[in-house]
Amino acid sequence: MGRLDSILADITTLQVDAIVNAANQQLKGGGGVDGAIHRAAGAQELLAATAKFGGCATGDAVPTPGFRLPAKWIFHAVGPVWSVARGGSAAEDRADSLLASCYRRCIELAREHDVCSIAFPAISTGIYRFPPDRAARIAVATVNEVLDESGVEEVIFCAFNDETHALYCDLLR
Ligand code: AR6
Repeated sequence: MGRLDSILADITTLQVDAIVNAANQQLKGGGGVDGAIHRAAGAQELLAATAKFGGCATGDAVPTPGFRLPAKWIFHAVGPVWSVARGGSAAEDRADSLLASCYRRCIELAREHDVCSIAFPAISTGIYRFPPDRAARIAVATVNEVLDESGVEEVIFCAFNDETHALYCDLLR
């Protein structure tokens, strides 16, 4: 039975087997947590590693080594852009399921790579503008659904601001 926790931290500093990146479809780096991960891991090596995939679909994730990070792996997940979901409830449902898919895929990658501990940022809630409360509920519910069969012992929801941290703490209580 895996444990779920939330912390307020820079995800690049965490001593876990894998950290998750909130990437884009091109996998060529960017701002937010993606920029921080590229700087800390070593942008040149990381860009060479992600180039092999030629991109990643929204809702999917791909693995690379962690290079200079304490984490052994980086799982690059591509979350949905919320503005696309402003087309009504069907579009919102689609964004919800794409976000859930990011978490599910990362737990699958964790199982495939014998990852015992994994940390997630709040995917899509920065530059991609997904509502943080809605995203936190999806993150916690999806991980809870798939964790048991995965072999993952520890999941950390890594918040980078107080609001997000409070949302996770409420959901995990
Ligand atoms: N550690 C943990 N969380 C962080 C860190 C950090 N060092 N830095 C930011 N966050 P965002 P998105 C939080 O914008 O919305 C990039 O350009 C941040 O506060 O990083 O999925 C990519 O290349 C927020 O809660 O990712 C894509 O183009 C969360 O991480 C696009 O942004 C996600 O914010 C992806 O946008």
